[in-house]
Amino acid sequence: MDEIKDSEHFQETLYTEIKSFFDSSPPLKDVDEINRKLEEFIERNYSSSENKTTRRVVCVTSGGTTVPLEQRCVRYIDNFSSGHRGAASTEYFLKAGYSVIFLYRRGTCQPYCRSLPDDPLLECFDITNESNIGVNPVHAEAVKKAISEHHSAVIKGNLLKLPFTTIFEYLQILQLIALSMRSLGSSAMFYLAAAVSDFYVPWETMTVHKIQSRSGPLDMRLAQVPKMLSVLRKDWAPMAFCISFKLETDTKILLEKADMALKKYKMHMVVANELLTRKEEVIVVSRSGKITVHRDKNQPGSDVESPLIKLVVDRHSEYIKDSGS
Ligand code: PAZ
Repeated sequence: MDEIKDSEHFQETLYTEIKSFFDSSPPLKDVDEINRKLEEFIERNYSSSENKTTRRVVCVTSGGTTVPLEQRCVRYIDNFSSGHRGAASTEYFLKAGYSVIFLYRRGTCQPYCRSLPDDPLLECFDITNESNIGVNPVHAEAVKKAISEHHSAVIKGNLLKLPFTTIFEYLQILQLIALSMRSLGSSAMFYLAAAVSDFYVPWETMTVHKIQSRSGPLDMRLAQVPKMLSVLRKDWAPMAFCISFKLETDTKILLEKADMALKKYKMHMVVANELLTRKEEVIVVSRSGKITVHRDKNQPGSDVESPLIKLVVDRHSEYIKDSGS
């Protein structure tokens, strides 16, 4: 009985915190445009007139959220995430026949650009004569591949890219995406690889102008970002298949934290990874047990996302079958 009361109290507090987070967030500038794009994308992928089948749609989140310290932001807290995991996973989901909503941090790694140099514009192109620019032959194959695969996904209408920078933008757009994917039922998936800030400065307590150094050392209290995973599962898109990620630097607590996330937020899978080895292996935690997924070291250019997405797609197929849609 006490346990039920505790859980009810936890839910109530969480809803209050989430409401206050959204109510006090700076409004999204392009909310109508985002909603229009989402509506169009979901419509195209839902009950297509020829075969009345619902296509599988996955929302992949990628890169890290920033935490502004000033409303007219000069300084912000950031994190390490490069967006590599999200970009690579998007490519494999598209290959597996999914349509992808790619919610990514501006300036981070993009699908199909992994094999391009760091500064593609300057390194990939050469001035061939006074008025012409051509692709540097060294990068020609990689550029051709990136362009054709990217254009094909975009032209077919299978890839929708939505950028964010701050924690406020990220959570507001995630909610819009989730509400728009509700109608897809179990064909929808959330693959939440973004590194989302745990702490933030509430907008109403944030100083408007640049913090001045003449006031001496900076004392700042950060509030906790309310955990939105449980409302995503329970209210925003209750039928969707949900995968969250757990990153730690201390291997001793990694699996315990992943197990906790699985139960507390009712995730279908939690992908546990450690900072230094995240590109080599991940551990997939689900109710049916733990599976370690490795990059194939004997295969040059291989990555851990390829076998990971295979596993995720298989589990999603089972989920769709079990939920009878
Ligand atoms: O973006 P990236 O490829 O550099 O790293 C991927 C990752 C470690 C951010 C991702 O696998 C992850 O664990 N995301 C969740 C992090 C967390 O909030 O625990």
